[in-house]
Amino acid sequence: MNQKQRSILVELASRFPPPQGLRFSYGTSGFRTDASLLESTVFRVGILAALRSIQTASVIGLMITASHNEVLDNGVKVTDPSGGMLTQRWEPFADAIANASDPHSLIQLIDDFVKKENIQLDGAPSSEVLLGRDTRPSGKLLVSAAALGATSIMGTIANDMGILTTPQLHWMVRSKNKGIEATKNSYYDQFLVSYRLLLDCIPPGVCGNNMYEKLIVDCADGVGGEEIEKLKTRLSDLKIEARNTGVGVLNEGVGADFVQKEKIVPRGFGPSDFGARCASLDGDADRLVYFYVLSNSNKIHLVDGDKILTLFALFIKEQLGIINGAEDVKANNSYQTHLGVIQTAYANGASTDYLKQLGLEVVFTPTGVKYLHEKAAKYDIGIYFEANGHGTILFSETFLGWLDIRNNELLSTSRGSEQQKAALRLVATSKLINQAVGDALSGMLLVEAILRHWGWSIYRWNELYQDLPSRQLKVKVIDRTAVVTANAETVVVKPPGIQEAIDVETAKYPKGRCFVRPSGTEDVVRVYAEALTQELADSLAHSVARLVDQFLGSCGD
Ligand code: NG1
Ligand code: ZN
Repeated sequence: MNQKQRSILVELASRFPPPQGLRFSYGTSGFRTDASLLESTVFRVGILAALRSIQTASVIGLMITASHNEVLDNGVKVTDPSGGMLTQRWEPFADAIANASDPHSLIQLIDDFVKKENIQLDGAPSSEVLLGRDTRPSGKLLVSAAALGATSIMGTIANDMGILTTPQLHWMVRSKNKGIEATKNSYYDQFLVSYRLLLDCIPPGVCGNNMYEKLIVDCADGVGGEEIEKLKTRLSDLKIEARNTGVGVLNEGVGADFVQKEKIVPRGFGPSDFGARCASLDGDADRLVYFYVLSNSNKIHLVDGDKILTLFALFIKEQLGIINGAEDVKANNSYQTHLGVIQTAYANGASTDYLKQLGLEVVFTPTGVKYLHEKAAKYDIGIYFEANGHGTILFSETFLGWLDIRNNELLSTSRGSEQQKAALRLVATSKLINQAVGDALSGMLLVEAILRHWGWSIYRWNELYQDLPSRQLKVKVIDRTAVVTANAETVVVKPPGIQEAIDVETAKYPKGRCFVRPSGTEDVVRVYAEALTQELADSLAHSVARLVDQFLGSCGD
């Protein structure tokens, strides 16, 4: 790095001293903690994003959000050129610079990394970082720190896209790098045109009665509120009633995470919503769950990410079956589509059994979209979802190329046939579902289109299979990194002895399944348990939480 670059970095980095005594880690989904402690980390991640942009000669994204966490937290994560998460290869560098104690050690780390990765700093590069933030009050200050970090690398432009959903930023990065217009308008245009196309391809005879008309959406008092309002004005045949659109406290008693974990109505909902189809987004609108209110109560029935995945898988399987159905097609034009379903250990066991019974290939990864996404990209069509409602469908370029040719052939030979419509439905699905990352808004439109396609109510959808009762708990321990797991987080290998103790406990419960892992976004160890009844799942989770306490030492709360 030349002298001028070095002195710019020293000057700017000294304005953002890191907080003392804290260790930052680029966890499941970037750096996340109390917003007041994040400025120096965000500044440094801005530098990282600029370096990544130079290396890849592409636009890189930087999002300021702490998703479903409480409003006082914030976070920062980086989007790679494809619109996916930052390559895991760069995470150790992210950790190292976030924890550098002073500007000089920071510059030394950058110098070493730039050499190792062969990043051409002195060649007057032209690089660009797109910045976005959710509605958290701390976001504005943090975006400024990120912009300063990015532009501290000479030749880099920081382009502030303002308040947007996490998936919108991912989509914009992907689009910009493909040379496609990357504005909010073009984002909505693409999804709405594809949604309409799916509705136009509904098979004849499917009844479209009033039960599909209204959808009530809990927007978590986050960025989804304003976006849903925009979407509403452009949807003529789906009435959306948006609640929790931003007046209340973000994620407090509202949102997808609350609904999924507590299984009670979010704020603003109650027994009078009995019978309605409801959905819940998280604070940055990358998670989506559905639910309905049980009669005369505040309890809900959750229709989670696993059920959304199942709905998508059934729909895609049906379309592939129709396209490849006819014998003559089989002989000449069929394509052995490799369809895969990707879950984590948090997927309800009943969903996995159901998907396997359908003959689908189901694989597991550790928690975190970066792992699921990577695996899904290996298939012609890879569908991934976390039970908490984060997921999407990835279509390979090879498959889309084949589909395009097939669709054109069918258009000339059998326009309007079910086969041609099935091909068109898959084309539309690939454009409606956000290929960059899980997206609550695009996912919601696809759910709505599929329910209409079959004429299904939320009750019919939910009846596909019955969830096994489950319970999730958090345990605060002295050092969560003392827990080391293997086999997609289903087995604890450290500390020694704990897995054996968990196995003994789990064996006492009919249909019992239980695992523990350190969270990547909170300072806790998570416990997940499933069993035949809710009481048994609760009891298993609590016994294993006590084991975690015994083996790791509790923090007392
Ligand atoms: P951690 O805190 O690592 O469990 C949570 C979610 C992940 C993912 C990330 C990112 C659970 C059990 N974990 O990660 O699935 O969504 O947050 O937001 O839901
Ligand atoms: Zn989120």
